[in-house]
Amino acid sequence: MHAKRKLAAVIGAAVAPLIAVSLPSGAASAHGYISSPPSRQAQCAAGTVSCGDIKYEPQSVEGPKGLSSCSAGISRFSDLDDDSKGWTVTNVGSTATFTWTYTARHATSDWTYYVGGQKIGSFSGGGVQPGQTTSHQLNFGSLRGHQKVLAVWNISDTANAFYSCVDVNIG
Ligand SMILES: [Cu+2]
Repeated sequence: MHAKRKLAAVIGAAVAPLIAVSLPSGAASAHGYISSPPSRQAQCAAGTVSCGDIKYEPQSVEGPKGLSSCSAGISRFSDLDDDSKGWTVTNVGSTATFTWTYTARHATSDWTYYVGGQKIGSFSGGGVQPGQTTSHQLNFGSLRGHQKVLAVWNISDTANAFYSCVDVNIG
């Protein structure tokens, strides 16, 4: 009895450090998305629009850098690519503040914004961890009307980026 307990304690002590060491890579399951104006995945999470898996993890639209789709090509998040789902379109002026919310604050290369494949703004992250949220002032220039903004959060210490689409009506 005593010997058995002692053995269990020894095994426990040996395994604990391994678990502690493997935890940081597990943090890759949590990341970020645009919370304001409400992005497509934020609307899924809020139940504004009915969606599949993305409603449980709006922060998880992660893929290689350089993609141009709202879902990062992840098939179980394909709701995000569907322009006909009845997304709430936010009215904005020729400038607007976009805010990222994080569940894991990854060191950042930059946040870059596109409309129709054209880059409309890019903001350096300096290769460091952002704060709890990050806000950017976007300037839409001469763009008007209903536009789909693709926001990309490029991570500096991995090959990946996070993607978030926001529907706006520029007045
Ligand atoms: Cu992450």
